[in-house]
Amino acid sequence: MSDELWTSATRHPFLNAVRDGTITDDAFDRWLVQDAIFVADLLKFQARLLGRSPRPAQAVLVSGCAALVAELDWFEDQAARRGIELHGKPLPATLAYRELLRVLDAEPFDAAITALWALERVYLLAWQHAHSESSRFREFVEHWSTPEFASYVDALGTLATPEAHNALVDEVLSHEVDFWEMAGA
Ligand code: MP5
Repeated sequence: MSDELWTSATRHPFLNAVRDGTITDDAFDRWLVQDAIFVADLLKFQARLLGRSPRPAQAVLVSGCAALVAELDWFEDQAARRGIELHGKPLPATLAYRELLRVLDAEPFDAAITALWALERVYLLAWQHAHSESSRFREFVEHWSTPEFASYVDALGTLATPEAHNALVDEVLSHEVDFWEMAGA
């Protein structure tokens, strides 16, 4: 697991630009549309993972699925407020991430839950990094910085075994970097 990749995925220029308010609305909206597609893909992946999860993991995965359903509503609200259409086409980074989620279906549960933990932890750390009292994107920053979300990431952490899946965690982190890059802040 590479510290450098954790840093690139959680302190990307996209996040600095969100924090500093220098990001263009076009770039932010480009990310928003793609993230809504990713979250829809993630919900399907997580539901499949729930189907093969051992008893001790079921509660946390159910709570995560419910949160993703609520999050899709939240994306719709945000898009309506910003006057954008959410049903865009997936760009290459989104399609590549979708493919990783598909590949994870064939991996043992331990590997798949570790990947899920990594991709959620990135969002927690990334949006904490983007925090600023004056940001016009504060609502987004706060969405992924709540104590509830941090507890969810901790709960996934008790099921994850990153030291046994270094290459996979790095793969997730690379997809996260590509995802920020796609917005082209
Ligand atoms: C998440 C996300 C976190 N929304 N988008 C990407 C590219 N990676 C991770 O997922 P969630 O479930 O929205 O917290």
